[in-house]
Amino acid sequence: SEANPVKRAAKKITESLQGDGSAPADGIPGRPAPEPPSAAEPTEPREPLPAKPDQSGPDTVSPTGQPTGADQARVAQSGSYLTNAQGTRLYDTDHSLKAGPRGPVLLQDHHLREKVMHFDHERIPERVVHARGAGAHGVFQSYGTAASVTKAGFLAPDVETPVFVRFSTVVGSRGSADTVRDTRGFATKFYTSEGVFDLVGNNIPVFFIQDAIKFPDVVHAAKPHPDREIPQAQSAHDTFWDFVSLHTEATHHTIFFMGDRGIPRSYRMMEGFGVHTFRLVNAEGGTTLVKFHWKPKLGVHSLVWDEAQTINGVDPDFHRRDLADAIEAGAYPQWELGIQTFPDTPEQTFEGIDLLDPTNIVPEELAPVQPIGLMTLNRNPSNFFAETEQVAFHVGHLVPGIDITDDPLLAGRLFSYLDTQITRLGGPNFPQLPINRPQAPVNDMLRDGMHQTAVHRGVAPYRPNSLDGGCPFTAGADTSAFIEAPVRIPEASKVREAPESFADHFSQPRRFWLSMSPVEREHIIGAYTFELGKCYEQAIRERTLQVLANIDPELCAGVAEGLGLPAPEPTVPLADVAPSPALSQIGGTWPVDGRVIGIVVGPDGDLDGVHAVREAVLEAGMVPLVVAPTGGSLGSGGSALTVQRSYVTARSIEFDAVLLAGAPAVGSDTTGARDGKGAPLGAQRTAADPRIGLLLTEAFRHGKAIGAWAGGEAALEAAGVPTDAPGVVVADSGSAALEQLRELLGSHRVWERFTTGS
Ligand code: HDE
Repeated sequence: SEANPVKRAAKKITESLQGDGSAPADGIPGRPAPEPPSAAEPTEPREPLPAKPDQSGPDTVSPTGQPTGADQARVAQSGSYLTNAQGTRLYDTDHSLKAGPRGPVLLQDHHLREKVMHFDHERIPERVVHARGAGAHGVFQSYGTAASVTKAGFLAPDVETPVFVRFSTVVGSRGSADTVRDTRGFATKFYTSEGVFDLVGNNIPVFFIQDAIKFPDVVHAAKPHPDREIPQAQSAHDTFWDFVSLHTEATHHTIFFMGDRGIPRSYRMMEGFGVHTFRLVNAEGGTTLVKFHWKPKLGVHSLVWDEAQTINGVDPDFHRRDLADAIEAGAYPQWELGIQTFPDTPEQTFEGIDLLDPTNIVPEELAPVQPIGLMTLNRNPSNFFAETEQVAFHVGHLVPGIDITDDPLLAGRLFSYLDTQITRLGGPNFPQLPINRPQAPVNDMLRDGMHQTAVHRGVAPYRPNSLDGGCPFTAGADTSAFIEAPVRIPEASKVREAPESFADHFSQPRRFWLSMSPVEREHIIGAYTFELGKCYEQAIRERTLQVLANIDPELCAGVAEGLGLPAPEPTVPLADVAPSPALSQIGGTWPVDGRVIGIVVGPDGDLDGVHAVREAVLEAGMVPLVVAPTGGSLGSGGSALTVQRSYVTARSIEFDAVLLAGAPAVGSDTTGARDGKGAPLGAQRTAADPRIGLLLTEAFRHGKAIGAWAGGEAALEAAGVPTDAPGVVVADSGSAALEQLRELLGSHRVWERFTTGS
């Protein structure tokens, strides 16, 4: 055989490519023959996929995200033969080309170079804000109730429009944890028949700043400190509080996310807001000012801070997982889209509230939210990068019937969202990416540029032309977007200043505070105390206390006490504002769809009862998770029960409520801790396993409903959880306990357990 190793390798390759170029049946010389293909694997090369028509809609896959049937061909790596990017077949992708098996790697290895080059460039820059997100596909069904105020085709009666939604945190990097205290993004792309409309909103109805020129400032202050790049995805640090205590127009947004909305229980349980005032235009040219609201069918619910912090370690993907699991399970999350409407008067104010100031809300009690359609998210993305990462939202993606106002924050966003895609997606052709393609015919005269994938025909991408028959023609004003409502601009001089009406920074935050229930107020005080407690600079704490004094003395005193500082007097008169009860999250009852019930079973637990409870939980549209001392299954034969969480993997934060089916295992300390004499604590058997004790005390402290039957109350007693406390149920059977738990879950938590009560 050939002595020269390079020649030997080349010979192998030549030998391997025989006849029609297909791999030889007996494999590569010197290697074992390949295994015969299993029935499930393709044995014949498939036809290449047909070319995708330019600007067609986003790809579709089955509701579970798994391609099926004919769609199987969409699984990129299921074709019969591996090729390189040029379609040339490869016989080996596991070994570099070397001069002998132990010799140096050869530069002439074309496949190695291409494979590693592509890998080297797999990442694109993360979003400068909102880097961490999760997306889902769905459909928007219009009620038609907005048809009198807008000519937007997708808001006409009974029109269904595909949508893609991306939820996000704002401050953290792409790999940061989900349940940090932060505002959440809620961005929706409507693929309407008249072009794409993006509603790029947040879960908080107001913003930090009134003018886009301050955006780099607020973001630089909130991001990690530039010297050490810490802390990640947190507002609890000096630069953030330095900025917001000096820049008091941020006060309203800040108190919102110090409130429970800063730590949502789930993306499925968040409201969404367009924040700015928009202008709708109807078929007659009449205009109406509006604010957009998304109302979740499941209600607005939050974590408690202690729970949120634990989740960040135990399951940093908590929100991402929750959304994907719910959709996978068929518990499709739904939101109603609603509008508050205001007459389009020259002043653009409503009841004295400046509608162009994005730090203001208009209380729902003054302008009710009128439902105009229903959104259902029913399909998970099939490729995170292609869809969730590459989706590009833009507040300027508007359709006929929806127009902007002169909100100065909105004006800056109109520039920023296009501009940022140039860096993030590498050029101006990002609308051609599948997830961004409109589902309306595109006939633009935009040409060339980085990553151009369209092969435009014709010779005259200009107007007027005669060479391409004068095409394309412009549409009439009745079917076009960007028809500016002829709003009168009062005579003015160029200035760099804000209007006088933007100067009140405290009365709206005061309204928010006064609208909260006692337990929500306690959470807000706790949040400010925590965040300021993490600051190093005394001056920043003191300055923030002054801001709080201008909102409310009780708030200021509570935080001052926690910080061990004196509470200052207000420097402005406290505004006499009426509360807006719609801002409170507590007090109603909501559906329990998708709630997670942990069912803890010991070795001698009531297995039949657990079977029945599992069924009942599923029937109620909730998710049962069976927790047992070890993995595997409980019982045997047809009645065996699969264990989903062992005592090692179960943690209370995963459950909305806990059921104890009999006494859990007698346990021992499993932390590896030792007693004073060096003996392992694990040797001392305790009345109930300490991990279950922790699970129960956490669930109790976090206000979660707990039920027990068949002796399960022994574990409660061992954990020091009073069986007569509110929301703790001891029943005769599993189904009786579940019935009561379900009732309790309707109000999300057992609020009476929190210190102030409510
Ligand atoms: Fe954004 N914002 N923003 N923002 N924003 C971005 O666009 C910006 C603002 C919001 O899931 C960026 O594509 C400026 C308000 C969401 O892809 C960037 C200003 C609201 C998302 C940008 C604001 C938002 C973004 C970063 C002040 C709520 C995530 C990547 C004038 C109404 C969208 C990108 C997604 C993302 C700029 C203020 C919501 C840099 C300059 C107010 C939900 O363009």
